[in-house]
Amino acid sequence: MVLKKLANEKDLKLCVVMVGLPARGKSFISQKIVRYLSWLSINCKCFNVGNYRRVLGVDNPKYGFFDFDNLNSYNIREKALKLAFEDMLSWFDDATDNKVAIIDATNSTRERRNWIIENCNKNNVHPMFLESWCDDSETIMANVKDIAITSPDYDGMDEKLAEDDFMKRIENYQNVYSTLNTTDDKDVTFVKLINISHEIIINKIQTYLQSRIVFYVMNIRIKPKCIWLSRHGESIYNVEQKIGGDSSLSERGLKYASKLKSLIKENVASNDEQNLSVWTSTLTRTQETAQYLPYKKLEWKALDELDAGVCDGMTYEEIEEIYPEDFKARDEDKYEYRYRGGESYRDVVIRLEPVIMELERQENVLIITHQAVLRCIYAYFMNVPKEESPWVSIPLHTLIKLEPRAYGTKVTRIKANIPAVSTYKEKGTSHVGESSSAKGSHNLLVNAPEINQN
Ligand SMILES: *[C@@H]1O[C@H](CO)[C@@H](O)[C@H](O)[C@H]1NC(C)=O
Ligand SMILES: *[C@@H]1O[C@H](CO)[C@@H](O)[C@H](O)[C@H]1NC(C)=O
Ligand SMILES: *[C@@H]1O[C@H](CO)[C@@H](O)[C@H](O)[C@H]1NC(C)=O
Ligand SMILES: CC(=O)N[C@H]1CO[C@H](CO)[C@@H](O)[C@@H]1O
Repeated sequence: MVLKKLANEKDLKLCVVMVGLPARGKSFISQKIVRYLSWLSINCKCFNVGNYRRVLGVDNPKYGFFDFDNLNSYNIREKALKLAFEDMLSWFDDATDNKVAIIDATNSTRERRNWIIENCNKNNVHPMFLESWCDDSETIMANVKDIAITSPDYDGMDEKLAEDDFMKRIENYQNVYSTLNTTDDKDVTFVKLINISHEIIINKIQTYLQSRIVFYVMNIRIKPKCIWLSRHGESIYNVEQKIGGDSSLSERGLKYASKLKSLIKENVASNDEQNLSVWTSTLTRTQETAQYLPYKKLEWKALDELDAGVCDGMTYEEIEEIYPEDFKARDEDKYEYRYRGGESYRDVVIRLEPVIMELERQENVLIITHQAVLRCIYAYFMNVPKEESPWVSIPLHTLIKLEPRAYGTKVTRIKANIPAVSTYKEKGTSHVGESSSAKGSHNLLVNAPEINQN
């Protein structure tokens, strides 16, 4: 079991140090790792050295600032790294659960890396370098354009001028950059991504946690993609307000199933449509929902609904009456509560991990599954804290479109306009029905862009 194994790994404060020239997707990769580990309940925090440089008062530097012969600016950048490093150490001291820190910076020289290794060793932190090496000009230019628009460094500057300046900044780094290699860095723990996932070199990976991170980054793709989420159509159990089971769709649920095809067609880009694949659970109601879709289909046991154990087939009212303590305990900590003989949300997250890994590799996927499972998948893409994730609103007969972008995920909710019961249960009641306080009205989540060059 993942978490048990991690807990046994004593003394595992891990510092992931990003390496690579500007515009190689380092911040993008860092943020994904933070999101992934947080989703697995592993405390992780990113320390962006560029932000510390801005705190030191340098917030709109021109490329000359990044000239390595400019001693004055070099000192400022050195100071920014030290501040980030100190903050990281005190964050590790804050709680024993704080396990993984990411230093997001452009540590392009061996000398810099040695400083980090030395200081990690002094403080009982394992350093692991994660280099993004890329000479694919298309990827680089896409990143440069993105940075010129979104970086606080170029606030208010003409886009073209910002791009030019940024290209010159990259040149300054290029002059001193030395990439990691398995001869000179043979004793260093590192992962080197070449053209993102085209080729991957790993060296001296020692712990389980390190290898999880390596496995994750190996699966990252940067091509634009679309993930579609839908619950099954309204089921007979939904109408009877029962949870679990394996019932068929209601008449209205079947209507949704036949409308789903046109709902997708209207909203999918035509060249994405050819390659759309549909993933369902093994339960009847998701397969009936997918029955009219003319796409490749895949069944996953891991997408089956959260197992309600002895409560399977009951209504919430019956559960409150027969198992009052369980009913209360679940409301109090819905993420951790495990049904007798069944599962918790945490259990579902763990069994979904291979699904997430495969989603990272795929381009266009429609997932038709169940309320609790969709909440967990949604939480991963939208960075919803785990305490909130079991309360996210995922109504029936609504198609959700997720578009992961460099700095966040765009979400669109498309209603089918076919009535259905609400299966949303608020805290402290056994009645179902959605009120305005239901969580999940995030429409567009965009993380503040963070630019890492200091
Ligand atoms: C990276 O990708 C570019 C563009 O596809 C290609 O020209 C280059 O040779 C690749 N580099 C390596 C080391 O594979
Ligand atoms: C490794 O890096 C060093 C220093 O940059 C360089 O001198 C050496 O040739 C490199 N080795 C390989 C195998 O690329
Ligand atoms: C669809 O997938 C096939 C094989 O996986 C690939 O050759 C083709 O280019 C893809 N089409 C589009 C539009 O992405
Ligand atoms: C040579 C180089 O780029 N070194 C940098 C490594 O990272 C720290 C923190 O970002 C900078 O201060 C160094 O200048």
